[in-house]
Amino acid sequence: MRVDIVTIFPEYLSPLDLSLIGRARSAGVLEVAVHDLRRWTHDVHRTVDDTPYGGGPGMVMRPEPWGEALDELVPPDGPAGGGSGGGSGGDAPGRLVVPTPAGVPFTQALAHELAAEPRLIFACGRYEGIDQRVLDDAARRMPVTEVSLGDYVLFGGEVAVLVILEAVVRLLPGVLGNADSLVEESHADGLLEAPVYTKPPTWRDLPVPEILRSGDHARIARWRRDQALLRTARRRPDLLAGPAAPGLDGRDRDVLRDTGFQISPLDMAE
Ligand code: JD8
Repeated sequence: MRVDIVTIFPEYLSPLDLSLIGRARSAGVLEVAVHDLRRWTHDVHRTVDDTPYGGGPGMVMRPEPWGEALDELVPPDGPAGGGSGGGSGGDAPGRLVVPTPAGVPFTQALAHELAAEPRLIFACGRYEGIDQRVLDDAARRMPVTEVSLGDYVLFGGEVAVLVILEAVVRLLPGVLGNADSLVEESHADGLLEAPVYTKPPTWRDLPVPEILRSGDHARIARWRRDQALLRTARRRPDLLAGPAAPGLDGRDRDVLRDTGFQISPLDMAE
């Protein structure tokens, strides 16, 4: 996968040199290029913002530097210099991803969608955001996804890109040691994860649940499912309702009913 990131704070993305993402880059699974938006300004002050039309607080990011940046990264007339398109993804058709509080919620499902793309271009906004015409113009030649991490307000898009890339890159083949762990994790089956434990068997007078040391894998699996159900019912009841709800079997419903959790008839698996 090829990833291009455009920002006025390139140093904000230096964590992408570290740990598993850093290793994925050295292994060639992932190619990341971080670009300073000011490279595409031409005035002595390298200006990237201006006052908002219609008035209001703050400043808005100017369209011109963004337009030139995206033209260079995704040339309107197709791969630069007639590239094969099969190159290192540098000139593969890409998807523009724009973090914004006004975006669609970022989810594990969207992470899987993005992980299937050969190329992602991230536009990191600052100030009050990016002039909307930059996205409208880009949408003329590539898919554009405006995405939000959640209902709280950040200073800009950079940390959102770090979060999104971590969720996406760990889904790429060859990044996670044993891909199995992708199967059992949170949200993989629509439930929150059960609590986890390791040695010592007792710590500060707190014992590890006996069942986990029983070796009875069937009873351990059931215990973990029950814990996941209870945790999900307490912390994320929204995950148990509606179309994306995990298929609950009879035993699941008994566990939830015993906690007083109302299972709506709709959620009853066939
Ligand atoms: C991009 C500029 C700041 C936002 C005025 C504060 C995502 N879940 C999220 N919360 N906030 C963001 C986010 C915030 C951003 C930018 C993403 C670019 N800002 C602006 C509008 C209100 N300031 C985000 N993903």
